[in-house]
Amino acid sequence: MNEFPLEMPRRKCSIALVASEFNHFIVQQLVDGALDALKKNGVTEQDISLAWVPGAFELPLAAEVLAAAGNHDAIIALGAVIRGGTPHFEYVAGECSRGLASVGLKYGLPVIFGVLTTDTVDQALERAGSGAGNKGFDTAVAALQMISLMDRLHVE
Ligand code: INI
Repeated sequence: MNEFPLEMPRRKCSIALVASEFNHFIVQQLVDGALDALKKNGVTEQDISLAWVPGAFELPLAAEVLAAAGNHDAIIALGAVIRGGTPHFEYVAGECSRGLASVGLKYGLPVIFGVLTTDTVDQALERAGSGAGNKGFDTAVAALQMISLMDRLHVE
């Protein structure tokens, strides 16, 4: 059996973060968590790009343009869509997740979904805390694991 366990890459990686300004006080914590994980795993500042968009709805377009440019090994999308009793939530969260997934499949590139979709601000804050309780941190680990997997699958 050929098994491909989750591993961290042993090469230099270039990572793009796309982050939404909407709910900035939460998303900044996700960005900080992602940067923390990337640095802890040997990714240097010069190999990280960070692009801000107005809201989660705009994340797929920024990811698409970055993927087309072909300079990055993975793209991490960070945002916070909070229900707050409005049907807008379904449209924004739905299009955001669909769009990001389709960019990843179109370019064969890890596009990591770090967009919180919660009912309340408190639930979002719980997922944007320090260390292991930070979804941004987790997404950066997932991005690196996917880069390693793509490398290994491509040479098979
Ligand atoms: N954008 C978010 O990132 N989170 C939200 O919770 C949100 N809500 O609730 O409306 C939101 N809306 C803005 C949207 O992403 C676009 O920026 C806007 O519609 C312009 O296209």
